[in-house]
Amino acid sequence: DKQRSILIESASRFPPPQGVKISYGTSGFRADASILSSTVFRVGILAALRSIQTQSVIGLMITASHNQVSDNGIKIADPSGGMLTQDWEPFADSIANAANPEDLVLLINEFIKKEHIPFGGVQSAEIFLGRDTRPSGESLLEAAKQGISSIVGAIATDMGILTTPQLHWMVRSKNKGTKVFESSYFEQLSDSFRCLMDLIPREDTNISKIVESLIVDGANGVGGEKLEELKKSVKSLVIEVRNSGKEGEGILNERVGADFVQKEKFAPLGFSEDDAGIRCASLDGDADRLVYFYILPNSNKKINLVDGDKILSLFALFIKQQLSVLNKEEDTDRPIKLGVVQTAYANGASTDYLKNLGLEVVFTPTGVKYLHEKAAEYDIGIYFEANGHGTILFSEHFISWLERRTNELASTFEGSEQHKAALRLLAISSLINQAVGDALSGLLLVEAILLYNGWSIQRWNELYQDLPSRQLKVKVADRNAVTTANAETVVVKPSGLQEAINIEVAKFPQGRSFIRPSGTEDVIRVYAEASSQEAADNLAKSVAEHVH
Ligand code: 16G
Ligand code: ZN
Repeated sequence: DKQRSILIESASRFPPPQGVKISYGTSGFRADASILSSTVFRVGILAALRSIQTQSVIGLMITASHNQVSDNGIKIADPSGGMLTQDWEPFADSIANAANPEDLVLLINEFIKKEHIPFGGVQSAEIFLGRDTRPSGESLLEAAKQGISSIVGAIATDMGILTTPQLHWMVRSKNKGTKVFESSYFEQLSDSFRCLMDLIPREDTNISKIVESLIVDGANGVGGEKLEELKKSVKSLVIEVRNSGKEGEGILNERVGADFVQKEKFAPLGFSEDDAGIRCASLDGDADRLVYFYILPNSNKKINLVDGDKILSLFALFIKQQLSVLNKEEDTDRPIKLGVVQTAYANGASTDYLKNLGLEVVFTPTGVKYLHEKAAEYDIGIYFEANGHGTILFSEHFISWLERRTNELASTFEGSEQHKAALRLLAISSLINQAVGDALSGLLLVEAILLYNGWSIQRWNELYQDLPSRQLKVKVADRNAVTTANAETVVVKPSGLQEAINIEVAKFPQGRSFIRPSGTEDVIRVYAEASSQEAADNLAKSVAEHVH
């Protein structure tokens, strides 16, 4: 039939690379850009099918995040703005690796049957496309468009160069029936930020003390460019953007960006000793990760890292405080469920801190899809990876309760502390991206809370003291030989390895270590923490030796 011949014809223009098996990793496909056209083309087809299945708009983001500039990748946003549902991942894997157009069509037909996709009648599908600033983005965008248009009735809407969280936000908004322009994204962020500013107690004189400038490392990517834009509408902050991605400033992710800063614990290019002590932040290549840091004086640009765990702790503390004001002398119909989600990479000191606040802390494997899913079980679920990816989810049920409550308070106790706490929580729910971790919205919330508390970055960093830690990676023939359980804290296969790790860990006070196969690189990652840096280094090293 017609559909079949269109597919065969267009697929033959995107032959898969020879002898490479490409796999859907932690958050999509990622590889050297030169071998990705066929994958991106095929993901275009998948997105169209997903859109037909869900009768909603689907997003495709062309980015390789913090990877080097010659890499690229593709991530899929589901109707809610979250990551592609996990039951479709095996299909993504199999169509990406189909050897020829005929096999591809066969797989598609099988899948349509299996998933009962209403295919072949009068059908429509819409896919939003976004890409970061990588030079390979343009031709991969074209491949995605061709994949989409090879499904009858499917249309692609190019949203331009965006951060990953902007694209996810647009997909979510579109499917909720609200505005989707980039300007509406900036407006929502700056309006809710301003609302939080207006709710800061005026008599507080501390505020002026920390209204010093913030310096942001944009990783020479899309985030820097977008922050320059956002800056214009948040006049109360003084933000200097470096590594903003402008011509000649430097190379994407090369010794810059959140991933570099977090892993190396070292200032990015473009920063110097002159910046010592100043509040600095770093975004990753697609601006879905955020870390803060400050440079230590006379240290050769060593830094104190204020990572995702500490951002999480700042958010959790503030929200808990607002909730307790809101609930004062109130017998709400049911207690509000506030939960915190971390991974095994969370510094042990952060977990202790959060538990001491009386919060419920749960763990999932690495990867936003797992954390996000877990956080969605709460009224307010806060999740963060140590690497700076995270957000705060508000359940719809809780939001409507909060809106009702705010209205009641407005008519009975207008301007009361309770009323203000309710308004703050509402402002946070619209400031912080509900679809996925977002460095720009996260940054505005951090700044708002620091201003509210009158805190410097140093004061914030003192919430707790990180345990020294070390990360190593070990190149192996087959990373899938290692399998884990209990949120990656226990090795299941190969047998005997966990026992060997236990023996090493027992040698170190406050020792903790785990290994896991990377979802984005062909390596096994090793994490260790202990009471001193030397001990953490040694523990990581001895565990790594068991992996070889
Ligand atoms: C991806 C994940 C990130 C995770 C990282 C782990 C998303 C959007 N991103 O970047 O959350 O921390 O992979 O990488 O899920 P690894 O498996 O190589 O350690
Ligand atoms: Zn990223």
